[in-house]
Amino acid sequence: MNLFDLSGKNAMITGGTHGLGMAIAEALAQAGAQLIITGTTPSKMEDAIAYYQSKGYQAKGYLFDVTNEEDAARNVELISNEIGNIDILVNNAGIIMREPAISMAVSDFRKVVDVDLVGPFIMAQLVARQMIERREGKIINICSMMSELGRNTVSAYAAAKGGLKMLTRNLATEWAKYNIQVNGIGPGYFATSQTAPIRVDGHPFNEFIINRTPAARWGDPEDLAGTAIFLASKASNFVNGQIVYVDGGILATIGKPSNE
Ligand code: GCO
Ligand code: CA
Repeated sequence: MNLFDLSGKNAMITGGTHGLGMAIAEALAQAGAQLIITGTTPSKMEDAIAYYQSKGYQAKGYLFDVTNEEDAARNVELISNEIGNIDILVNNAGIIMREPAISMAVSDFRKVVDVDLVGPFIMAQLVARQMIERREGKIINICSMMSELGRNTVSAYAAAKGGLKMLTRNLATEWAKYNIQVNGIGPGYFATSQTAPIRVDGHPFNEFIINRTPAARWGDPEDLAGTAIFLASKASNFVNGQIVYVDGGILATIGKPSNE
């Protein structure tokens, strides 16, 4: 018996066209899952599906915005007809806007909360309706260091990701009895396009993060693979409402002075 085998499972990864979503999708595919990738940009979707297929994974793309509940419902219905049940949902799609709270436009704050918090709610609700009937399912919400900690300029993102952590616990509370495990992954600082602007060599933030991280490096998207497979597989069937932080130790420590 392989506790981590995902063969025969359909895994939907929102925003799975690049970055952490792509790395998670790849991990699930390597464990045997068929991929359902959502995104909003046709050219990125084409490239992503071509990439997955070149690696020999089964992958199909669906273009819709997770914040639009009507579109999301139509697509989930379409996916049920074209592919079948969604066994695993990874709520990965997210955005960040870096702007001091004092000057942030309310419309921008709303937009971040809409994509990073309301979108996962919409998708979880749609997919859980089928999972409840089958008495089986896995939902993985991609949280953040900002689910626990604040930082200058990311008020909306921190509010949304803190909210996503609590949404994870609440959905776990409501749905665990249907054999649906709702958990989260909290990535630390990873080398992706999202962090590219703050990761440049010589940028004070780059040095700050390496100094702040006990593992003394940025995360590689592949560092998420094991946790993603664990939370998507029957290995985690009695794990409910947990956020697993994959952060090189950031949350374990108060940090150290820059001369140590
Ligand atoms: C930032 C970063 C973070 C990371 C990540 C941390 O501006 O501080 O972009 O928000 O992307 O989510 O876990
Ligand atoms: Ca790599």
